Amino acid sequence: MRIGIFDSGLGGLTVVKEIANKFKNVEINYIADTKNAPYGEKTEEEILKFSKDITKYLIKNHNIDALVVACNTATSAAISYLREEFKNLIIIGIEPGVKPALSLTKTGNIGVLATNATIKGQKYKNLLNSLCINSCSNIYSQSCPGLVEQIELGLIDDVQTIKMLEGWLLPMKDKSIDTIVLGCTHYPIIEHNIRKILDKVNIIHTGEAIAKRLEELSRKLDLIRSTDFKVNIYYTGKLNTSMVNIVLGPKVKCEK
Ligand code: DGN
Repeated sequence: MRIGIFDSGLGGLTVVKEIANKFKNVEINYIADTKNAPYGEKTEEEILKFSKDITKYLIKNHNIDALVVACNTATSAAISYLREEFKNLIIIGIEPGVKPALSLTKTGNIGVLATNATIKGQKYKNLLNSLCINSCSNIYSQSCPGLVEQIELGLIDDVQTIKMLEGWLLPMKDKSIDTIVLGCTHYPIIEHNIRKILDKVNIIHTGEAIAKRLEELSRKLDLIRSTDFKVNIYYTGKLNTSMVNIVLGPKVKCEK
């Protein structure tokens, strides 16, 4: 099976990692659209254009069977249009794991960290409405401007990054938030620092759920074919390649 995956940069690699752990016979073609990063501050029209161009490229050049939009921001802006335009392609998107958070929280107070575009987007509003958030649960949605940029630069343990995280997370302590949803695929890369600030919280990210969904769909549609395991990483601007190794680990070999 050939899979196309994209994000604005390194974040989607956290999803690649989960997929690579689950499948033996896949070719993963990953596009880090670093030329247009960060998506979080772009308009929906711009994100839609980037997403369409990447999907066309992946279909034309890599003959993909399935597309994973490994970016909450692009999923929010573009997934329904992509499904409309590329009807024959399996398309899986990612959205903040509020539903699993609701079943885990004991205090009923949940913090959602995501980009500005995700939190402002209609898709996120629809998600909260569909879950009928009631008076017993409070969702605190926090956009984290600048965090994706710090991660892209590899400044994951930098003083400035920690200060930014403290600014968003320390107020959550006072709200007795016990569950944090990472609503951006970049954020699992700094999960260890979130834990240092809020040591007792549940942290939810959705990469594993995406890999599971892809497995279900590919079995149902009989797409699992013998393909040599391979991960190809492509990027449109600059990429901090040492971060690729940090995220994927030595288990996954990358080719440029
Ligand atoms: N990783 C993207 C997401 O999940 O929303 C955000 C990337 C960005 O460019 N802001």
